[in-house]
Amino acid sequence: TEIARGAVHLPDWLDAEQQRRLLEACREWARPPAGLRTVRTPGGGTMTARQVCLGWHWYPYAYARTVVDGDGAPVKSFPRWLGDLGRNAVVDTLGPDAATAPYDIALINFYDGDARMGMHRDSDEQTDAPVVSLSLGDTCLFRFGNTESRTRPHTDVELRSGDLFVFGGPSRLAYHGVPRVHAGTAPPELGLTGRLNVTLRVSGF
Ligand code: MD5
Ligand code: FE
Repeated sequence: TEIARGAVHLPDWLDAEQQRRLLEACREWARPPAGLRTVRTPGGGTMTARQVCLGWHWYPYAYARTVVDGDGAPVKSFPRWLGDLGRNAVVDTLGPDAATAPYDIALINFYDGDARMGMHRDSDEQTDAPVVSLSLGDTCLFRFGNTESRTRPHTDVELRSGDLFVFGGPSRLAYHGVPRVHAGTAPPELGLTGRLNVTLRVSGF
């Protein structure tokens, strides 16, 4: 479903086995060094979703090669299979002509029952390549806004375990957020409490 120009939601893109394998990989990446961390914003806020990065380390509001706002370790490498998954995601949503430079950043957000993400834009990358988003675990309410401001109009979409969402073209710089996570809605066989989101990006660095 095209939610807006360039913003395509493809439910159930990952089957149960692919979800299980991606979750297992995320659990490995979450381990130290350069593992899961709590992100603090310059204004003194704390993000409620905890995060781990691959390829490049994101911190508010730039990228680095080490965990400058955590244990200082070199960021974990971005595996080739994850780049292939990103490429396939773009082809399946936007078509073969939308293919981009290779994906080289993954930001993985772990949401527990109370975690949220406020309305924001992702503008720290230096390309307009689409952002690929993969959801695992609990269903969330995802809010897709507009490119002008954090306020209305917006479109609310439920994202479920296995769903793919690609944000390209004019949607790449739209405001968006996760106003809530529906605790206890994950597929029981996945064995995940909470929600996990993997985004793949092209740095342009
Ligand atoms: C999430 N993550 O569900 C979301 C999915 C983040 C973040 O927002 O920054 O880690 S990615 C949603 C996204 C990315 C780029 C553009 C747009 C949405 N958009 O135009 O709506 O944890
Ligand atoms: Fe974002």
